[in-house]
Amino acid sequence: MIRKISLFTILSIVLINTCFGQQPLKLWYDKPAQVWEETLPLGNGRLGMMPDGGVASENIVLNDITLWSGAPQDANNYNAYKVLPQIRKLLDEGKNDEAQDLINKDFVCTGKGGGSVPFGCYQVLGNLSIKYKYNGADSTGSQFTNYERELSLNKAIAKSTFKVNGVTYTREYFTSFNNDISIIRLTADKPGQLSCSIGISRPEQGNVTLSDDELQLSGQLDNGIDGKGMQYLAHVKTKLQGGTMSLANNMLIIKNATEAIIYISAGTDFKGAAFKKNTEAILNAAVNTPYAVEKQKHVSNYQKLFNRVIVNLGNAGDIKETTDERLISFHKNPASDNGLPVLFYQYGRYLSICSTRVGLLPPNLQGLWANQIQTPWNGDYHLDINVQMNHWPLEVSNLSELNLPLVELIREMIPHGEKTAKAYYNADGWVAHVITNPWHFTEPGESASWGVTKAGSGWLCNNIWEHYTFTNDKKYLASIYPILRGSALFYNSILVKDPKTGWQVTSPSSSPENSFYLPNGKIASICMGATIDNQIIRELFNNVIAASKILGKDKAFRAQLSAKLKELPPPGVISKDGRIQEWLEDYKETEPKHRHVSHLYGLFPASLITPDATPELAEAAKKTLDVRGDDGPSWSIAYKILWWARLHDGDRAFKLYCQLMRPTLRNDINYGSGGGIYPNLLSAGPPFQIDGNFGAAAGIAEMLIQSHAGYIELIPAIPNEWKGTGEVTGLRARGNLTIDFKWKDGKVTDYHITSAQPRMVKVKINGVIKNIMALKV
Ligand code: FUC
Repeated sequence: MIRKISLFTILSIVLINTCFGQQPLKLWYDKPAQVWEETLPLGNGRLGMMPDGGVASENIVLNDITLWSGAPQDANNYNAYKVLPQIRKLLDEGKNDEAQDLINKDFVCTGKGGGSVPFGCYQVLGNLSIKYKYNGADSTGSQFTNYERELSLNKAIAKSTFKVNGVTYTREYFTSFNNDISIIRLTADKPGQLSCSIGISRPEQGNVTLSDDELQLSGQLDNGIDGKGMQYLAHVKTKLQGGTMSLANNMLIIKNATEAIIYISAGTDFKGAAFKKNTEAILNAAVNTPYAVEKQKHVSNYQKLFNRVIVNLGNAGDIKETTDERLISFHKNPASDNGLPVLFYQYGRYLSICSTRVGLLPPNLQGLWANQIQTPWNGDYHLDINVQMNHWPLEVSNLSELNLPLVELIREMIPHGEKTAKAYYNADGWVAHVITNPWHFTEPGESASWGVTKAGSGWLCNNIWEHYTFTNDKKYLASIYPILRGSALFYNSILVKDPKTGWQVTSPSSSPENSFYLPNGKIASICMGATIDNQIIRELFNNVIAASKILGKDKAFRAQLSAKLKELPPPGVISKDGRIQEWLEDYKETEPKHRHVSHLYGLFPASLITPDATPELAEAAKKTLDVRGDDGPSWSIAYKILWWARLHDGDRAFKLYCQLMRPTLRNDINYGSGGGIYPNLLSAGPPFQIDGNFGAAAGIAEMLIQSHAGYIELIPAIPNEWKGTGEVTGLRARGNLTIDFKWKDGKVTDYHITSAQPRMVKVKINGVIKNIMALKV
């Protein structure tokens, strides 16, 4: 099949926008947000903004992805390795509980580790508050009409409009992808009708000052050492049409204007001592750029990423319903609205583009958006699923470069991870355990029950390897090879022989955050060779062997790993009741419905278990998921979408997707069941945790295309509801390939694959595998 991409793509876009009646991708509401979980997230990869759209008064939560308390610390216990032989001996003897006690005593991080400073916390930058005054009978704006509030995913612009005293007010908000600044434009459609006062504040460590014609918020966060942690500064300045601006009581007072543009330029000294100068320079540049030009450049820069992918699943639903109502309707009747999954998928792409940027930090537990000082779980980077999941939609969704901030964070972690490897295991290479932060924490966490899982670094290697498999970029591979090698070196040097099976395993080990009953009835988390460790090590060794061959280096190490591979446990051991065992021993788990299902790592993100190559393990994976149940925090439900997609059960994957789309406003901290979606379509663990958005976006993509099993498969797990007609352009497959395709009645009717270099690729179309020529664009 050889066709020209350019014509196909153009036709597709035209068709999608006409025949399929593509809706504008927007979230919209008919009232202001009452709670933060109703506000709409804007971001340019660094600065974030969440306006509530209030009429009488408005709060806009401000963020900067780099604003962290804490500081680099060394919480390694450099004597820990001395107790390692004793821990291992106890485990060999089946005394896991005693081994766990010893770990709690001598094998966790020193001091507070991950609990508080100096580990630190991702924090809100500040709150911009605007109090409006209306001319006429209704001076507070309590009688507003015609209210609409929206977020356009097509343009990355939020808007609110309403009428008070016969005047239509419009507000536009964007965090600019042109000048690196947040902008709000307030307008009245009648001259001189705009009056408001603007203040900025922060719950702590925030000084507000007036300087010339601007407001400033500045401060220094606690580093846990001498109090002199990260510094930040935010400028607020306005530009008016008509009216006057004065300063009083730490506020900007605007009277009788027709238009007011508010600029918020903010920055921190994270890796940049010149932040004061820079924020000022950015402010001046933005103020001197005409609004229309700034907006147009913002949109066009954003669209360079966003417009790479179009998805249409037909049966587009009722866009006349507000998004919160639409979510409720979808949850009641998922077959009625294929437009919502499209919106949700594209929202995932939008959130990725907005919450990270090449050269900065990866999205944290809340992406870029936090409204508190003490963000849940410090808003950190959890390494036992969460930060990895945040990156799963990127490659397939044609946003490959947004993986690079994670790659760089990992690269910077290595020197610290090498110290941790020595301190606890007297081992070569590097390791990271369960949590990290911008300060490169790699130590075990404070408690054996969760903190000693050491799969974190190996799991990160999966993400950075997948960036290679999708891009085929050898230069990149050469640059990450030392990271992969260092991780393999670590695992290779800590493996020990399990006396029962003879396999080479990790000891101590644990399966993320889960525990089990020992034969004596006691509960433990610590074991030897948890399945996730075995799978991660197998996958990593395979990848390092492949990388060293591609790069033509490291023959001796490659041989060592190849030999070791033969002694590793298989990718899964099937239990008596037909499930994949979570641990080497068939322990009874304390929580059969536990949110983590870490022993299915081999099914996704790894490709060690596939229905074709390992049918028995695939069946056992199904049984594992059935017993575990479909509920959990949002990230757990999202993960289950991905597993069922890999098991080629589109209907079950869709059922999980519908489960995730359960409307909620809960924001208590939840470890069990009950994940869902807030009115602003952000995912609730609860509380708000962005991994559910990203995991589900990856899940939707995985239902439409897969490329991990040696060939590209189109609509491998399409649910009944989406079979009718559908069309996709711009999704990516491993091997640096871009794919456009269409289907009807569950059968692919047209497809096109483009490659940077013309070459043969293997595809599975409507159940038949064939080789086709992929052409250059
Ligand atoms: C892991 C999960 C929790 C939560 C936390 C941030 O510990 O088990 O559910 O998502 O990360």
